[in-house]
Amino acid sequence: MINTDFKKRLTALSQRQEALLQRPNEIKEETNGIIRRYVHPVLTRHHIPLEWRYDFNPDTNPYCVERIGFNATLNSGAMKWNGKYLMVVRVEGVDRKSFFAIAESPNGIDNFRFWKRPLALPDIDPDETNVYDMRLTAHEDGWIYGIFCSERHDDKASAGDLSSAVAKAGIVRTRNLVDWERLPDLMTGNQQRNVVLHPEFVNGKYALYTRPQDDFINAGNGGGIGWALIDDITHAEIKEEIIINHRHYHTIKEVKNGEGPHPIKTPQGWLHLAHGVRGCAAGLRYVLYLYMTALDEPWRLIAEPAGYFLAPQGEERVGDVSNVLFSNGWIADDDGTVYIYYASSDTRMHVATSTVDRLVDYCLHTPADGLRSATSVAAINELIDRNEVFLKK
Ligand code: M1P
Repeated sequence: MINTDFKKRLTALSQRQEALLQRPNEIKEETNGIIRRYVHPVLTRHHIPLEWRYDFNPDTNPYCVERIGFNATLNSGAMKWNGKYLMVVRVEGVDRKSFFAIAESPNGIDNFRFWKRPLALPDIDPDETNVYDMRLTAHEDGWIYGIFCSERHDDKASAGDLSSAVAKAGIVRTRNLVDWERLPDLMTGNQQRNVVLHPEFVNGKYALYTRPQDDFINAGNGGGIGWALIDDITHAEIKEEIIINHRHYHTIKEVKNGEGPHPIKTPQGWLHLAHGVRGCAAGLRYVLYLYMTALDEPWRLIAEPAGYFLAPQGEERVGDVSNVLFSNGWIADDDGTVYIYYASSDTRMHVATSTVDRLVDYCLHTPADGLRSATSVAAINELIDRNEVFLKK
């Protein structure tokens, strides 16, 4: 290929990408009044800067081919920063390694652009093989914390087993999202994923939402989303853990569940976003649900609507790991808008919007799961009865 062709190809690639980056997003038809979905994903692997992928030198890349390939942009932490909507994106390469990179948007729903370089977090342990799913918390102590899954090979696995892994919670903190300090991993007796730092001190201590699990995949005896108080975040250790959001038979979270981003503080209580997992013939199905806990006791459940409020739909259903919605980032804006960032099928990022009031209303006034078909029918009949009285007025 001669140089002019090289230049042409690069220009075409760059124009195509620019069009994608600048594409306005549009609200999809309103469905249930609780959230609004958007037509386009907010971030895909095609948003990844060309400088990360192509060697721009025609001498060393004569065919102008991609030198480093990317597979997915998924499970992203989120926060508002200097007036911009930021995601700490889990970027996964074709080599299956994940890492973090920040993408920012002026309005939270489109025009997301990656910062110049991915985050190079302090590399403290050669056995740490993969890092992913960071939850961001701007804590009242003044630091911004990121807690993520730090994964390594399970050296206790039988010889030849190169799949068994160990999940730990890695902890970093920053004041500017550029310089990151790595703290020791969370010390705990079991494996942990989906660990999230509560934004306020509770009884003078740091508080973590946890997800104890028997092994890398299975929650097993870990009954659900846990809660633990931590004396010293610079040497975080779980000494006592209680389950605050339980799994139940024949629900959307019978196999496992996990806290999403940290909860939003509202006058009526802490508003939580979580994922629930159930098994079916097609494999595991991941959906998103909400619950609320008491303001003064963030571990005490006060409301949980039955079932999910967001489940995979249309193209969201298909991807690397199909039938999955996962969220570890949302932003509650000053005007009460909530931007819920969720990944579909471990492949791409989307946004859904709502408001704090709407989500709280949904939590407080939607029937809870009675755990049986008969109670579901009773809830429908109760609504019909109330509507009949209303219609007669
Ligand atoms: O593949 C779906 C998700 O599986 C795991 O989530 P969890 O252990 O909470 O069920 C994680 O690997 C997550 O990253 C992934 O999206």
